Amino acid sequence: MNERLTHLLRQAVSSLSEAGTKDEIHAIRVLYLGRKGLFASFLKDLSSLPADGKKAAGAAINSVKDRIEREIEGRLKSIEDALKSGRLAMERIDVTLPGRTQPLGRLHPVTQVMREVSAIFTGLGFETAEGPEVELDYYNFEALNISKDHPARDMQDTFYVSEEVILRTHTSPVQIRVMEKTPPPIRIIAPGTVYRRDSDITHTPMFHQVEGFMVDEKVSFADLKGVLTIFLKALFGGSIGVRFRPSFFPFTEPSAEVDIACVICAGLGCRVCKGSGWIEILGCGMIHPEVFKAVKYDPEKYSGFAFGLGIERVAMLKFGIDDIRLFFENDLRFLRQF
Ligand code: 2NM
Repeated sequence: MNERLTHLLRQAVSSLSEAGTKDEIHAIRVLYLGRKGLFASFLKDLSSLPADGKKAAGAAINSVKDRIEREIEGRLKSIEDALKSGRLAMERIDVTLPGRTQPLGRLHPVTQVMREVSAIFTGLGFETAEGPEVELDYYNFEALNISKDHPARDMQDTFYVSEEVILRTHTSPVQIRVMEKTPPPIRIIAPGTVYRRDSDITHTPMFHQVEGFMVDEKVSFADLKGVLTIFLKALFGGSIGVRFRPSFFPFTEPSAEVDIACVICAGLGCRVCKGSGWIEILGCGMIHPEVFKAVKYDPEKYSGFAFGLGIERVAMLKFGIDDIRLFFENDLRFLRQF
């Protein structure tokens, strides 16, 4: 009996040491300790023993049973430990690895210049206004004294939605809308997107403008010159040369165009300024009495100046860019430079 028990123990320990999974160990437990297992047959044999031998044999069987039970528990624990350390190794985090950097965006150069221009006028007491990009013919042309046969109304320049509805060709309609509902004194700038049927290295069908105006009693051309000179010196530097030339717009009288000394060649003459030493930068003038009549301002009581400039053009000069189309290609190699 004892020999058989010892043999059984050795067998159990040996097969346990070969078992690699919990399932295999479970099978071993069933084989030895199960209800129909090998120990059960030992216990059956017990009944045929004489009474005095029963006690000792029972104790021996139980001791081996306990031993196998402990071996099984020990083996299960070591498999559990191996699984756990495997999981921990898999989940290991190397805290010394460098972090993943989030690519950092920046403002589009057109947005940068638009904000810079707006900030200068805000500092001079101007407020900002916005209006629709899909605009009525009335606000874009009619109220601005642009007659039905004016060249700017040509199909060449304007995107038509219908007879009366267009894409705005400038932000002046915003100013008309503001004047309609706000009495003087008033100082407004209107930054925004505008549309014209034009496309080459200095024109895109969509571009950006900042226009502005100021109306009060006794606003003069000297105010216009003062404000716009201060603006251009804030934008291009205090030593930039500025000159006013007579010009024509239907919505201003008198009208002028403003040049700055060429930022590329400092006035010596180059390709950008076409050898003249000067670069046209904005249009301006004293608001036409017909415009005042359209918004029900009394032209006998009030006067005002207005101006407009293209943002892409300013950005090209400030950053030395020679093709306007680069702004709208969304090439990060270009955009990252500003
Ligand atoms: C320009 C040039 C001259 C202008 C006029 C007005 C308004 F609505 F007040 F009449 N807004 N902007 C104006 C005047 C715009 O852009 C080259």
